[in-house]
Amino acid sequence: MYNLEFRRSLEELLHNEETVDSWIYTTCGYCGTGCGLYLGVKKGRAVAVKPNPSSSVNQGQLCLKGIYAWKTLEHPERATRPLRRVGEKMVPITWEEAHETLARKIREALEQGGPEAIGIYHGGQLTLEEYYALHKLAKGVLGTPNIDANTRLCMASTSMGYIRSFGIDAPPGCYEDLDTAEVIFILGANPAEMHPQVWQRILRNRQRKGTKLIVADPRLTLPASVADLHLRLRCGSNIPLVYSIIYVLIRENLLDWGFITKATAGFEDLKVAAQDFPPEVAQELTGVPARDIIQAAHLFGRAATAVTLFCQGVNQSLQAVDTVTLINSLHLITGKIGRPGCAPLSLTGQSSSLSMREIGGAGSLPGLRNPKNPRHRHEVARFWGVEEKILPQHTNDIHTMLELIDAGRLRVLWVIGTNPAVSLPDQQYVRRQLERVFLVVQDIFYPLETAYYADLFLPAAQWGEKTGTITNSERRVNLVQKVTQPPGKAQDDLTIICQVARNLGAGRLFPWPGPEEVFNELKELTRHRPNDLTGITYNRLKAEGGIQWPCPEGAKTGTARLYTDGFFPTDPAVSQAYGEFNANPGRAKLWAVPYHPPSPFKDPDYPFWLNTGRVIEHYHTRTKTKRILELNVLIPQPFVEINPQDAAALGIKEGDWVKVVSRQGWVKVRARVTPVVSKGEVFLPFHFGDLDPGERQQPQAANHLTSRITDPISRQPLTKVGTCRLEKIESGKELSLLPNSGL
Ligand SMILES: Nc1nc2c(c(=O)[nH]1)N[C@H]1C(S)=C(S)[C@@H](COP(=O)(O)OP(=O)(O)OC[C@H]3O[C@@H](n4cnc5c(=O)[nH]c(N)nc54)[C@H](O)[C@@H]3O)O[C@H]1N2
Ligand SMILES: Nc1nc2c(c(=O)[nH]1)N[C@H]1C(S)=C(S)[C@@H](COP(=O)(O)OP(=O)(O)OC[C@H]3O[C@@H](n4cnc5c(=O)[nH]c(N)nc54)[C@H](O)[C@@H]3O)O[C@H]1N2
Ligand code: SF4
Ligand SMILES: [Mo]
Repeated sequence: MYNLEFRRSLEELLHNEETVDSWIYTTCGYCGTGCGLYLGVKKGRAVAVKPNPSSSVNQGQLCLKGIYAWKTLEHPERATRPLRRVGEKMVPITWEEAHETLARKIREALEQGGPEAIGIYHGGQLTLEEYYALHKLAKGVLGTPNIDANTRLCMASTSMGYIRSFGIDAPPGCYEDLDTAEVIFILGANPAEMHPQVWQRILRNRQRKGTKLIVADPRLTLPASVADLHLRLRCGSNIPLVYSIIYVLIRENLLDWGFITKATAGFEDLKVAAQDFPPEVAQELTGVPARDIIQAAHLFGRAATAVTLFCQGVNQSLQAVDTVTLINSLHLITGKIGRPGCAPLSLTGQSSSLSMREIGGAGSLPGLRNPKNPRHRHEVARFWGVEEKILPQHTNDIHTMLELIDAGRLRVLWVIGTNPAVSLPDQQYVRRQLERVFLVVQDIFYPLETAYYADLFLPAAQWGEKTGTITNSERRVNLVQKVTQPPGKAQDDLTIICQVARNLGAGRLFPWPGPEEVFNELKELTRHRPNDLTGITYNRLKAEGGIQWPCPEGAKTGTARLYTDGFFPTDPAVSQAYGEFNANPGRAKLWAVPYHPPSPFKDPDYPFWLNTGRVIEHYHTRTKTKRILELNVLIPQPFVEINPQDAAALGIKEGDWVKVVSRQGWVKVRARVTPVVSKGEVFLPFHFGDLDPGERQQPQAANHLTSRITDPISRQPLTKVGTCRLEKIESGKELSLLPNSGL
């Protein structure tokens, strides 16, 4: 199906090739892979996409989403004018009225409740420049602790894991490492569907030089089905699995003692902790045969080079941060870091989720600074000239903000480029809070699930209609360019944010005529920092096809991989602030993390493990992909994957309507009976919102089922951890439109 669709789009593309006036250099705005492409323009309108053959990332290929990316630009449901709630209705207003209302509401909230009465919650598909402006407004002008991004749901655990092991939040390796690695270990990720061009690269290398592939996923995903070794662990059992691999490596001395001695701290503690996980014990805890665990350790330990790729099967599962630190340790004790073909490389989710982490997502300060470090706070405050504003505590996460709304303390919530009425866990609770607060929604589409609760709606420009930079999974800063005008009165996010700042009397801090001037300001804040951008200009990005940070002023190229000298910027001030003093600055820390076995299976009313995630055809809450016919037709409806044995026991057949019930709520979706999921586990894509968010009759959003449990360190919601039961409610008609996207 994938190839067939790809071919069809190529035909369409070639047809368009003859008709476009010009091709404009840009970068795909969907996933964190960061593929280079050209947008084809005819008479000022985007009409086609083609891959950039000289992009080192995608090497002349694109996936389905990239190919069709231009189709969302002129969709009739693009938001074109600001709207204001009057009773039950949303009525059009001018930008002046919209800005006046927002400024007044912010001022009132400040007067009544102080900075804490205002909250900002934004997405991970804005540009670096937009994040910078927004975080300057929140932290430097409003002084509110309430700013969070959907990176909280996405990469927060990876961020904290990297900080704890290495001192900073920075992916150490690059895609080139996939070309040279002898072994690739994919743990809790499905790149065939979610990072398709990374997957293509793996396949090419495998064909060329027989790269060994180990996949640890509870589901029989496409990567799992073609892997040399599929570690089909039970959901939630990453910790005993990785510990056991470490156990075997230590037992059989498959270690790099030179590296351990020179560059790490904590090996003895890690060794003691790993003793609890001999493969036979891990087999009990994970369901993975002991011999497979041993084989995985042998493959990994005996290879000269190895890369571990991980994503939401780690970040959203039990003990997420602990798992990231163990993955890091796996590479540290074997010396498989800081050299070609070696890295614990997290795949970033959204196109610019790493940009957000550099600027302030999940609580950091620009330049990968840590707000817990007084020197870092001072540096940013001095640069902005707002000494008193930057708060010492970590910013509040979105859950805390919702609790503040519940408590009547947060009065105005400004949501930008994220759709929490679909994507946040425990929807019933979330929607209650969205109803309660004065809600400002800034998005590119209307109608929209979250805008259903809005009091004020601001129409934004999207990818293709604005210029800026986005950073991919391998720290490559890429340029996205404005190719067409936004529809109607829609404005780009940077323009909107700067106007809000001006209306609040802070115009002097937001003097930029355009995004490049913002970039030039923010890059000063990165000078001599680990993500030094001072050597980068927009022109250079275009000419060189993206540059990997750090790239200090004067540097001829970016930096492919970090820690090549075995020095790790572990920062005692930061560790101390977290109560975890690392006595060995400059060394990576090997954490002896605890193991907390999962406990949710005690309740016989909810006998199934609830796993949620994605499919290739849709992106997140589908605001774009449901509007692209070629994609939506492939997966037009939500579904639940059920193992054939469980389905037989419950009398459920393919296509039947099933009620999935958890402690939080229920949904009605179609059954997909498939061995992709193990017995006792079910999987739902989280892409689908409710048909009508106000309607309670047929909820279908997977996040009705998920709970607000979070990782204790990163506060990331564990949306792959839950329990549920299944009830057949009616037989379905034959389903013609449910291809199995996994295999
Ligand atoms: N087509 C498409 N591409 C996307 C996106 C999209 O929505 N659509 N979203 C982008 C974003 S923002 C993100 S964050 C990434 C996400 O990319 P991925 O993380 O690859 O995607 P998911 O489907 O969320 O989860 C991956 C796998 O984790 C497995 N898993 C669940 N629990 C566990 C566990 O306890 N242990 C292990 N080892 N595995 C487990 C699931 O079975 C699933 O197959 O994709 C990006 N790319
Ligand atoms: N159960 C469950 N829940 C999950 C997950 C899961 O695996 N399971 N995954 C989580 C993860 S990893 C993620 S990243 C989140 C994603 O969740 P969301 O952030 O809610 O996902 P999107 O649909 O990408 O939302 C982006 C919104 O921004 C709008 N938009 C797009 N471009 C622009 C722009 O340039 N400007 C503005 N202003 N708006 C724009 C889109 O129309 C859309 O409404 O979901 C999380 N929720
Ligand atoms: S792999 Fe990701 S970045 Fe590349 S074309 Fe597909 S969605 Fe876009
Ligand atoms: Mo994500």
